[in-house]
Amino acid sequence: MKKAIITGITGQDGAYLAELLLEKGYDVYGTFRRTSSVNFWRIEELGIESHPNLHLVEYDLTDQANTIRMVMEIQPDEIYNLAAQSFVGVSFEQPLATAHITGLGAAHLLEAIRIVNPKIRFYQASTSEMFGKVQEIPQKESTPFYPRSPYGVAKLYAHWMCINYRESYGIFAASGILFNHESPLRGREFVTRKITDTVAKISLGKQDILELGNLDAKRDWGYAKEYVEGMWRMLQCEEPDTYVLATNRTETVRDFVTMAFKAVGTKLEFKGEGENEIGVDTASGKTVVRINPKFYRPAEVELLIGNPEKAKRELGWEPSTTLEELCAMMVKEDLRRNTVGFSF
Ligand code: NDP
Ligand code: GDR
Repeated sequence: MKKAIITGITGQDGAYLAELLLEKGYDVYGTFRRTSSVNFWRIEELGIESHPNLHLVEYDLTDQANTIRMVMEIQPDEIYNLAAQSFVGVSFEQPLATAHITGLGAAHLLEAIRIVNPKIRFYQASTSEMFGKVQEIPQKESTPFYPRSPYGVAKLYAHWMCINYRESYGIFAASGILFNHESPLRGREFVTRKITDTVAKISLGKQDILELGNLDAKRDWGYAKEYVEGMWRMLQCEEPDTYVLATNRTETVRDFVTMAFKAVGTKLEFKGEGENEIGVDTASGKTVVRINPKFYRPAEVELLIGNPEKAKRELGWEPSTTLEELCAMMVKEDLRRNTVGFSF
């Protein structure tokens, strides 16, 4: 039975990857941080929290000694480093904490592998945020990087450390440059889930208005459950490499808002410009979307669209869920949760 450590099991991808590896017969060690109220709602939603092969391990990525001891005790075949301070907006407020967790955290794990057992395979959760300011579209593995946030910069450090440990010590360190991927398990601070949760609340009469920042930002959004399959495939290759996972379709935040309202039967019309733009329910004439500049970022990534050809060719990986299906799935789940009073 293969053993895998997943850092960040309380997050969206950690939960889906744990589900996938358990289905594949792995012994899974999922790490969580000690907080005053640890929350396992995602693995509970997936019904895997009591699986006999799932072991929950207390762990903080910023602690090198903790990292080495954990790797020594578990002796895994594979480590998936999904833990991070992953919210771009917060990284502007907490740039150093982000650097410690999101950047140095990966180096702690690579060092532990080098010290304990260089045969352990390592997956690093890299990101399209490393592309940042547009240099080329669609973005692919060879596109130059130009990160636009402390989060993007920290992830770029981790990405290059992966490549360096590959080249210096022959460690199997794969880097997955994943474009945005969403699901009903997405955190509510991220724009898609914020939208689907608020649209559900508005349609149930529990909230009046959805406040957002930049509606013009364009993202390549896929379905998280499909993306974790790509992570696993990267660690089953003969050689470690870097792969982009994306859908090759990009839409604006405004388009996603329109889609989510459509999923509850509301037709929207946008009026005005910049900070004065509003979204109006064409049936009732009510304003249901407005801009709040507090959600703007000091520097923005305007356009992401990824080319997943290499992953298709070498991993046989392809996304299949459309953005309309993904959005409808998220709205449906948020309607259910808000009806029963679910609060995550
Ligand atoms: P989440 O924010 O949902 O999950 C992040 C996880 O990291 C949580 O389990 C969190 O624990 C944990 N974590 C944070 N700080 C620490 C720490 N100091 N020590 C240990 N664990 C910590 O992220 P996602 O699941 O969406 O993303 C997974 C990874 O993929 C992240 O690294 C993210 O940056 C990256 N990524 C995500 C993309 C996406 O679109 N989702 C796209 C590209 C990359 P806690 O619950 O305690 O906060
Ligand atoms: P992103 O995701 O920054 O791409 O990072 P997020 O959903 O936070 O933002 C997407 C775009 O929407 C714009 N936006 C808003 N964003 C949020 N969160 N809240 C708002 O109210 C709002 N209004 C407009 C943002 O400005 C941005 O342009 C995600 C994370 O999962 C990262 O960890 C991951 O690496 C990347 O995706 C790929």
